[in-house]
Parts: sequence; C-alpha cells; structure tokens
Amino acid sequence: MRGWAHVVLHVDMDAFYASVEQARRPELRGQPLIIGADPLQGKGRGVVTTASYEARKFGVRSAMPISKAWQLCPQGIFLEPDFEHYWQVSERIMEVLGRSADALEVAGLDEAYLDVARRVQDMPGLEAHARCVQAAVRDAEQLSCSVGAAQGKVTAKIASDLQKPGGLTVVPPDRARDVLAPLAARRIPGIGPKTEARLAEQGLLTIAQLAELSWPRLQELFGSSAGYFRTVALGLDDSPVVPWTGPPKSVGNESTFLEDVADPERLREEVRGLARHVSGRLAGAGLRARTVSIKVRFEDFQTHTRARSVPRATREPAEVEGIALALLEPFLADGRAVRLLGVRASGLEADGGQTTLARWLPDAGP
Ligand code: TTP
Ligand code: MG
Repeated sequence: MRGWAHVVLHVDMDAFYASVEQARRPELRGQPLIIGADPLQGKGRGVVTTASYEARKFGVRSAMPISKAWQLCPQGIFLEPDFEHYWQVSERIMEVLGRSADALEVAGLDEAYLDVARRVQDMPGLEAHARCVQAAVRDAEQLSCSVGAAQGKVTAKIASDLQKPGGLTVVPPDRARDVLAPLAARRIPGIGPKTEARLAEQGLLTIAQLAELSWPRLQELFGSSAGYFRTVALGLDDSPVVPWTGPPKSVGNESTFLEDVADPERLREEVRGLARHVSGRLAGAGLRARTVSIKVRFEDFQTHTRARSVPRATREPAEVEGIALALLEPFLADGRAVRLLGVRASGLEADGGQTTLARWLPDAGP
C-alpha cells in the first residue's frame, strides 16, 4: 500500500451485548432489545448498557436512565447483561480477528485493531480483506461488525464509527484530513462529553476547527495531549498496532532525581509516592502482587535491588508502601546520595482467578 505508514483496521462490534443476545436467542432478532438495569415497570434507577439498533430507532441510547428507555420504548424487551457470556464471545471473536491479521491489539470487549499491511496490496485488496473479516465474524458468531481502515489506529477507530452498523469506511492517508474535517470534535477518542462542552464554549465544534488552531492555543486546551490532537486533526495519525502479548509480568515505576538526594525523609517520601502509583496501576489492571521490590541507584551508579514477598497477594496501598519503605531503610543508614529510586510489583495474580483475555483490556483514550 504505497503512501500508507501502516495499514490498520479497527473492528467494532455493532450493538455488542444486544447482538450477542439476539444471536443466541433467535426470538429476540429484529426486536427492540435493551440491555441494562431492571426497568422495574419504569421505576428502575439504573442505566441502559446498550440497545439493539431496533431500539435505537426509538431514541434509546447507552448510559441513558433505564426509566427513560422504558418511556421511549414501551414495547422494548429489557434484559440484564450476562457479562460472563459476553466475555466468552469476545474471546472467540478476538481469535477469529487474530487469524485475519499479522498483529492484533485488543482495545475493548468489542473492539480491536488489526495490522494487515502484509496481507493487502492495494485499495481493492484492502476492501476485500475487510469484507472477509466481517464475513468471518458473522460465520463464527452470527454477529455484525463495522470496520474502519486507515494508516493509524485513531483514524481507523473514527472511521469504523462512520457507517454503523455493518459498514466499511476506508480513509486513505491523502484523504484523511478532508474526511475528518467536517466531523464533530467528539469523534476523536479522548474528547468526552466534558471536553466537548468545554470546546463548544469556545465555538470549537468540528475537527477542522481543531486543525486550524495555533500550537500555543492547542497546548492551552489540551496540555500534554496537544500533540496527539493536532496530529489526528491534521489527518496525520499513523499510530501502529501494538500486539497484545499477554498479561504483564510486573508493574513498576521509577524516578530519577534532577539532583541527587541524600535526605532520608525525601527518599522515603519518594518511595511512598512510587508505591502508591504502583498500587493504583495494579487496581486499574485488576491485579494483585505477591512480591514488592525496590531499586536504589546511588550517585556513582551502583545499583541495588531488594525484594520481599507476602503470603497473600496484595495491592493495598498501605501494605505495598510499608514493604517498599522497609526495603529502603537499610540503604538510608550511611547518608549516601541517591540518583534513582524504583518500586516494582511482581508475582502478579488476577482478581478472583480471572485470567481471560478480557481481563487485560487497556485503558481507552490517548
Ligand atoms: P460500544 O461499541 O460503544 O457500543 P455497542 O457495541 O453497543 O454499539 P455500536 O454499534 O454503536 O458500537 O460498546 C460496546 C459494549 O460496551 C456495549 O455493547 C455495551 C458496553 N457499554 C457499556 O456498558 N456502557 C456504555 O456506556 C457503552 C457505550 C457501552
Ligand atoms: Mg460496538
């Protein structure tokens, strides 16, 4: 594919939970199906998780109060989600997708990026391959998906959403800026409702308007993510697929001081902060650790690591912090200046013994 930095497909399942229910229960097909909290005859207090396209015609949407969905679509069929089942179907879909790509990056229960650069030669080949991917998913699970193709993941993701359900949208690099220009700014992953409202206050509604902003203005609006939004808005995104290689073996953070530090209290404080950061990352990934280790590098680059294991895996901030501090203490005795400190958690276990692929989904956004 001449002129393409990468060839990325983004596959996103259509009305995923609802379609899965319709696939396993044929009597639900063609029906307005609403997955979410129990509506309790209109008095339910939860929200809609997703709605079939038949129900969306009535205005039912994800995250809407279930009582509102009940009003909008009284003839709807309401079901509570069966996550266990959706995870299983998701894993099977990812296997199918993996066979259609040289690298697969799972981005959520119902979405993934495929690197297909080595499988397609030209535009017709790309379109044919994408249609084959859709057919393979349909054959395997009786489910429909939408596909976006671009030279980068972000543009591919925006593209997959443009012709739902069942659509295929190819955005070649030389067309990217023009295709994106008229779209609402919120189409860019990372612009949620809050950011959207903040941008709207400044009259910024479209991606074209973001593309025209000066660099200082972008930095004012987006801080350290300014570069990401500029690249995407200009149609220059070429973010590659990063294949999923299994759960992490360890999670750690390090910091190098601007100037070497000998003050024991400052070193303890730094280790506390690193330990809290590591606990937070474990919580985010649904992991616990059996071993906590620290790394200390002195001003002369002499580097030491110390580790301690606990009988029961943990991510309790106080416990991780306590172990890290205890490991640090012997290094503080002679007042040597420290250049770098690190805290790492290993011997990782997933919550509740859950080891499925879906457990390791990365965070969304830039
Ligand atoms: P989405 O891909 O955002 O939505 P969808 O697959 O239901 O519909 P679309 O055809 O527009 O892609 O999310 C995938 C699943 O994630 C969805 O089926 C249910 C779940 N989900 C929530 O639990 N809460 C939410 O707010 C959203 C948007 C989705
Ligand atoms: Mg979806």
